[in-house]
Amino acid sequence: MMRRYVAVDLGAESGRVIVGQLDNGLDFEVISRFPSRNTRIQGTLYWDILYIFEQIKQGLAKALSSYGREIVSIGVDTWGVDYGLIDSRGRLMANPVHYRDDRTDGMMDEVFSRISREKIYSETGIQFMQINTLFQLAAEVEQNREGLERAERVLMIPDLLNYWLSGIMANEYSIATTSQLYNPVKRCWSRPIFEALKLQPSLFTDVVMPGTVLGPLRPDLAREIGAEHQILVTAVACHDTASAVAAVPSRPGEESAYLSSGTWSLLGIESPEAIISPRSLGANITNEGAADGGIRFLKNIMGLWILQECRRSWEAEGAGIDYSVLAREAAEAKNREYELNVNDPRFLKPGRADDTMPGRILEYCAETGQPAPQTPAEFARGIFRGLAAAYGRSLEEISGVSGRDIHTLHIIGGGCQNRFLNQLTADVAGIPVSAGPVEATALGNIMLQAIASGDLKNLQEGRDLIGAGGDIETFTPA
Ligand code: LFR
Repeated sequence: MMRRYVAVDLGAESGRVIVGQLDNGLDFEVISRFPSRNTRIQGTLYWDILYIFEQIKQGLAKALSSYGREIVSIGVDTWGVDYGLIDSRGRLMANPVHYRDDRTDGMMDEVFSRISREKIYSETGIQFMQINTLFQLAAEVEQNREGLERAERVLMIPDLLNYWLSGIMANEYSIATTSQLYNPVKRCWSRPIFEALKLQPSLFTDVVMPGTVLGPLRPDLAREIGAEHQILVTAVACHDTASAVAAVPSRPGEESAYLSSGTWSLLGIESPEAIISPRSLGANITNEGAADGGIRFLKNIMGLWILQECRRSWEAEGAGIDYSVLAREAAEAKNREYELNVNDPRFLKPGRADDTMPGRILEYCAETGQPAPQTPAEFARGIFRGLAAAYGRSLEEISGVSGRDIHTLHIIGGGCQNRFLNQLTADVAGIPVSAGPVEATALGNIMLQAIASGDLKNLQEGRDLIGAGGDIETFTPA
């Protein structure tokens, strides 16, 4: 009997349920796709987590009706930093708040008044961004103290979904590290940070490593979706970026970097140990947990989010926008000068009717004396140029701080379908770009389940299968 794995991969823009198996390589099929819905209520931006869970149930039910007993396990990976609070009776206390909500405005300074930037970085090795769980919890301390006092547990989004699937509460390593509350050297939650925020350490469980089988599906859920056999819930590399990096088709000993390209651009290298130094702090490079228990030493770059938000605004005005057409037209666009600083904080928050993303770009061009883009393709071109420039700079910083040579860049994830941006990146970085696989995150998720169930020896075996799969294209610098 074929053994198949269900991978639930949730990005900030969309989610998918995928079934994968080891059959002539690492093979998979997309069962369903859905938007990662969020909604603003009384000024707060929430994830619609109940809708998302319903989509997971429907996807799993569909996978079961196609493959029945061949489905052996399910694994969930999601975006980082967000969480739900759980009360003493095991119930979710409120809808999780979106990391782009305004509640973290000013929270970095608030936290730095209690514990220094240097101390936080030496404890966690995590890049400073106001979206981090640390600053979200600091906002709760200020704005929701009673709620936080009643909370028994903090479950990061994939931990929460795993809990709803299995009934087991556990904080998984790769997603735990995104919080900026975890010490990747001592390999435990950071006492000094919990003390500075006056947070109870018991809010988090001991960390479980990627590939840990949590247990079978809850019996009531199994009945509801018509599962007549045991399906195991596996904590994979629960942070989407960690799953994506697991599926980078690199060869052993290769001197390469990866760029996981989607809503965010995550560019970095793999390292067995955290690299925490004044130089890594200066360059604001992060140390997040990897699928093999090591470290992803990377930079978090604003990514295609800016374009996604432009598209949302153009579509609200009635224009239909297709990303692949846009990428092609951007290559030919007339305005060739403007280049966006994609990491400018003004681009972090969602656009609003009276403050759209294209509007912010025009403002930026006016301030920096650059010619204003006119068409969507021109807007896109400046975003792509800005991204490629950020990738080039980040590669230099990462190589400089880690002392590693980097001879190839693997671009993985949805963004690697943008051939114009791939070529631009190769040109700016001066090294070949290898593009693919597109569904790296789901593949990494499946690999961890296959390893946990003994069907795959290790990550390298999975990477070799992906590399041999033939969906990889190379772009050489001009
Ligand atoms: C990518 C990602 C990044 C994280 C950002 C926010 O999907 O997980 O790694 O920094 O989303 O959670």
